[in-house]
Amino acid sequence: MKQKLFDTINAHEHIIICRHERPDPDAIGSQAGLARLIEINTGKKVQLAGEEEPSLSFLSEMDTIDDGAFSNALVIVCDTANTGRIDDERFKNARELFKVDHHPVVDDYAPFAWVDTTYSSTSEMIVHWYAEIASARGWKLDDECARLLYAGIVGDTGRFSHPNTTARTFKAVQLLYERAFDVRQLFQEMYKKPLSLLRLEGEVLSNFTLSENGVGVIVLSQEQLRKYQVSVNESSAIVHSVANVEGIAAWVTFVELEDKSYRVRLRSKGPVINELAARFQGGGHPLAAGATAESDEERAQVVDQLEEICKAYRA
Ligand SMILES: [Mn+2]
Repeated sequence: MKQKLFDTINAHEHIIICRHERPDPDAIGSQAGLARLIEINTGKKVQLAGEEEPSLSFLSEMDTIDDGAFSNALVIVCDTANTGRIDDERFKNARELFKVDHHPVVDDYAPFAWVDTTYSSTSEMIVHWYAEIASARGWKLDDECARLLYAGIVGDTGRFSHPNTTARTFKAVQLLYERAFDVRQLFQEMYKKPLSLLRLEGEVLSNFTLSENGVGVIVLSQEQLRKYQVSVNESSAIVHSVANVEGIAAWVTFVELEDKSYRVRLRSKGPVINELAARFQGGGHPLAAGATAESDEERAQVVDQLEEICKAYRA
C-alpha cells in the first residue's frame, strides 16, 4: 500500500488532502506535511481542505477550494477513521480516494487505504513512508516538512509520554531532527494557554469528581464556556488536566453544546474505552476516544458504563 500511495500520487496532477474535523496537531501536521512533501518534490500544487482552525494556524492555513476541483483530483484523507469526521464532505466527488490513518478502522470509505494502528500518529506514518519509499526515489524532506510532521508526532504521543511512543517513533524523530526547525518555538505555540483557559481549568480542577473505581468526571457547561470565553474546541486543551491525579484509572470530560447535547472526551490509563465511545456515536483509540451524549440521561449512561469498565479492569 505504501508503494501504491507513491504511484497514485505520481499518477495525478491535482491533489487535495483532507483530515478530520476539529483538527489536532497530527491531523494538520500530517495533512500539511504530506502536501509540502509532494509539492517540493513533484512541483504539483497540493490543496489543503477543511475549516481553518485558528489555534493551529501556526502550523498551516487551509486553502479555499472550488467545487469542481474535487472531481478532477486525487483526494488523500489523513488521520480520519470514519466518513462522518472527514472535513470537507466534497471528498465524495474525488476522482480517486486514498486513506492514510493510524486509527482502528471504522469505515472502509476509500478504495485504497494504508491503515496501521501500530504507529503513534499519521505524521509518523508519513515520515516512515518518506524514509522507506519516497527518499529511495530521490525525494527530499525540507525543514518545514520536518516541523509539521514533528508537531503531529509530539501532539499524538503527548510529548513522547503515551504508550504509543516506540523505538520507531524516535527513528522518525531522528530523521526530522536532521533538518533545522525551531523546536522551542513550536512547543511554545503548541502548549500556550490563554489566561481565560487557565482560569477555567482552575474551576474544573476544583469541581471534578473521582470515584472509588478511579473514574474521573468533568462537566463543562455552556455557562462556564461563556464566562471564560473558551470555545468548545479550545476546551480540549484541559482534557489532560486531571491525568496525574493519584488513583485515577480513566476519565471523561463532557462539554455541553448549544443544543444541550455533550461532546464526550474519554481518556484512560489502562481500561479500554473506545468500545464505550463506539456505543455513543464515537470511536478512537483504546486509551483516547471521543463520543456524543445526546442528553443528561446519556451522559449518566456513559459514566455508569465507564464505572463498570474500570471496576472490571481493577478486579
Ligand atoms: Mn492522529
